[in-house]
Order: sequence, then C-alpha cells, then structure tokens
Amino acid sequence: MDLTRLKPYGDTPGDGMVQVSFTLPIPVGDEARHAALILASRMMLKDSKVVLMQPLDDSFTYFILYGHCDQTVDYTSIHVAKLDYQPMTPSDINSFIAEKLGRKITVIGACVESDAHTVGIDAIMNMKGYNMHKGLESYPQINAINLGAQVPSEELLAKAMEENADALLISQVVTQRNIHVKNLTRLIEILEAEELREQMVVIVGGPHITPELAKELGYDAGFGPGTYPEDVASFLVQFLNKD
Ligand code: B12
Repeated sequence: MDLTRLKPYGDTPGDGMVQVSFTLPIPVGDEARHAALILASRMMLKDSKVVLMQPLDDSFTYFILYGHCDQTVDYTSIHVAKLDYQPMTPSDINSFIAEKLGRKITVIGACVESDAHTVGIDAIMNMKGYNMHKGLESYPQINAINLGAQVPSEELLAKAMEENADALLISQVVTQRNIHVKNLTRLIEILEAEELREQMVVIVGGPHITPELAKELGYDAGFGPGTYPEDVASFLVQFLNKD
C-alpha cells in the first residue's frame, strides 16, 4: 500500500468509501434527502447515498450517508507530539510511588471556572473509575481529592496549597467560543502570578485536549478522549521522579 497516498478503506483497499452523519434543522422528507445529498457533494464526496434518514422530532432530521472520497493524505509526513512516558499498571504505579518517590502523593482534580461537565474528571478520579479501570481514589499511594464542577481557579489553588498538592488535574469539556482556552490560560496566569507554577505538576484533560494544546497553554501534559486513570498516573509518577 502506498502510504504517501493514503485513502479510506470501505470494501476494497483504497476505494475511498466514507460514512458521514449529521443533523439538519428541517423536517424529514424528499427535500431533506436532497439537501443532504447536495451537502455531501459540497463536502467533496462523490456518488453519495443516504442510508439512513430519521426524524429526531417534527423539525430535525438525522442522516447517515455513504460516499466516495478522492482525497489522499501523505501518512509518512505526519509527526504527532506524544507524551514521554511508559504505560504502567495500577499495581506498578503504587509500587513505583512507594519505592521511587518514598511517600504518598496528593493530586487535586477539578472542572475549573464555567465548566460543569464532571463525568470526565470523575472517570479519572473516582473509586469506580471508567470502563472497568478504577480511578485514582482506589490507589493506596495516591491521596486523590476531587473538587467537582465549576471550581474557581483561586479556590482550587487555595486547596492545593492547603494540601501541599503534587499535581493539579484539570478538566475542560466545553470549547464554545474557545472558553476552554480562556479558562485554562487564567489558571496558569494565576499560578504564575502567585509564583506557584513550578511547585506542582499541572495536567489538563478533556475531549478536545491534545498534548500540543496543553503545552502551548503552559501545562505539563494534556490527555484526550479515552484516557484511563492509569495513563495519567503513569505519566505523573514518572514526571515527578525526574525532578
Ligand atoms: C453529560 C453532558 C452534560 C451534563 C453534564 C453533567 C455532568 N455532571 O458532567 C449537563 C446536562 C449538565 C451538560 C450541560 C451543558 N452542556 Co453538555 N454534554 C454532556 C454530554 C452528553 C456527555 C459528556 C460526558 O459525560 N462525556 C463522557 C466523559 C467520560 O468523557 P470526557 O469528558 O471526554 O472525559 C474523558 C477524556 O476527555 C478525559 N478527561 C476528561 N477530563 C479529564 C481531566 C484530566 C486531568 C485527564 C487526565 C483526562 C480527562 O478522560 C475521560 C475518560 O476517558 C456531551 C455530549 C457527548 N456525547 O460527549 C455534552 C456536551 C459536552 N455539552 C455541551 C454543551 C454545549 C453543554 C451546555 C453549554 C448546554 C447548554 N446550552 O446549557 C451546558 C454547559 C454546562 C456547563 N456550565 O458546563 C456540548 C459541548 C460543545 C463544545 N464543544 O463546546 C456537548 C459536546 C454536546 C454537543 N454536542 O453540543 N452537559
């Protein structure tokens, strides 16, 4: 296969078949189907077919279309920034903390400022965890404190000082009008103004967070969708061990 001209795979290699789904704010019907097909052609899909058209209510319709995409990508030219750590199991992480750091560590988690989406930070922190991966509260060597939703940066930092925290775990889910960037920047600015930035590891996660964005905003690491508690814990303990 020519990886310099990578194409989607449907039935046969390189046939370029893709599936797209979207909702239109119009009632279901022949006109709606036609509108969806025109949109698909303007997305540069060829020979598109509507394979599902379903009313969501009287004035919204959901579509799934199959179509042919001629575009290619040079896979060999792609270089993505990755976090530098070795994945470890929860049991190895606890042993690593006990043996290499020689003390329990404290992490404080929160959805800061306007964000009220706690499911992500709960997945990382809470005892029951996520998808059968237990959260940091279940790690004997980690003192995990979850402050929950809409925590002002000042309140988070006051708690971090009180607990002598090793790390802050920040969650940001809403990205409308770049509010995540504003909230995340505000936290770093306050940390820097209080001369606290070097005292703790600061990690951010959320569905639109990438390692690149996190670095750009002054964070030590960023984790995106599908993160498990042991991913962030592996990174954190290895990062703390470098100091
Ligand atoms: C549940 C939900 C809500 C609930 C939240 C309840 C709660 N207690 O969390 C309620 C109803 C309150 C809500 C409200 C709103 N919501 Co809402 N919500 C959702 C929904 C359906 C699911 C989010 C979720 O729980 N995902 C599951 C978790 C497990 O995934 P996750 O957050 O990505 O977390 C994982 C990783 O990202 C990562 N991670 C996350 N945080 C962290 C932190 C660290 C440190 C690390 C290491 C990793 C990490 O690890 C996690 C596990 O792998 C999404 C749509 C969707 N299907 O995603 C919309 C969605 C997020 N909401 C949205 C919106 C717009 C809103 C509102 C503005 C709606 C409104 N107009 O009022 C409000 C905003 C409220 C506020 N102030 O924040 C939009 C956001 C669009 C955008 N990109 O900005 C979405 C995408 C819906 C949509 N398609 O429009 N919402």
